[in-house]
Amino acid sequence: MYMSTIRKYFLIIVGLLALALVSVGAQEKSTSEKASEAWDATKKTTQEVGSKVAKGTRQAANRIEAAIQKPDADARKVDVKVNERGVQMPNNLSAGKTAFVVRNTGKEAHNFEIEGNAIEKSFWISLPPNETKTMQVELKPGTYEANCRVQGHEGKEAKTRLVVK
Ligand SMILES: [Cu+2]
Repeated sequence: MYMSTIRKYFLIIVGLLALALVSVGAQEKSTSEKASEAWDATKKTTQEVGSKVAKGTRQAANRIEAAIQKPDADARKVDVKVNERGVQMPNNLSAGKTAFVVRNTGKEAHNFEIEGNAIEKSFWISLPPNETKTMQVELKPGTYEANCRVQGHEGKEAKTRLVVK
């Protein structure tokens, strides 16, 4: 009688220990699953941030190289005016190396951005009134859009559609 009671308690204790071990195991598993989910989320965020940085760097590079001192001798010069009415320039051009000679004829600072056909270029610093800056672009056939790019001017000033053939 006495021995069987001990055996009974022993079995109960062993059973409880086994249950405890199983539950610890389950907890450990769920913790590691959470950790791997967190890691996946971190990786995703890092990739997103990485691509944003890469895009920002690309745009910055375009802007830095946009203003040049002197266009190549074989570049065709195209006069562009920027002012409060928007960008005034030809709507049709033939393909080729082009130097946009951009003059601000307005009363406040303006910029010039040409976008389309894998090109996105603008001046790093906007042009004050009466200033001229030159931007050289290799124009390929396609449709482009030229605008001012100064914050608050978009929508107020006219955009220009440029078709290159
Ligand atoms: Cu403007």
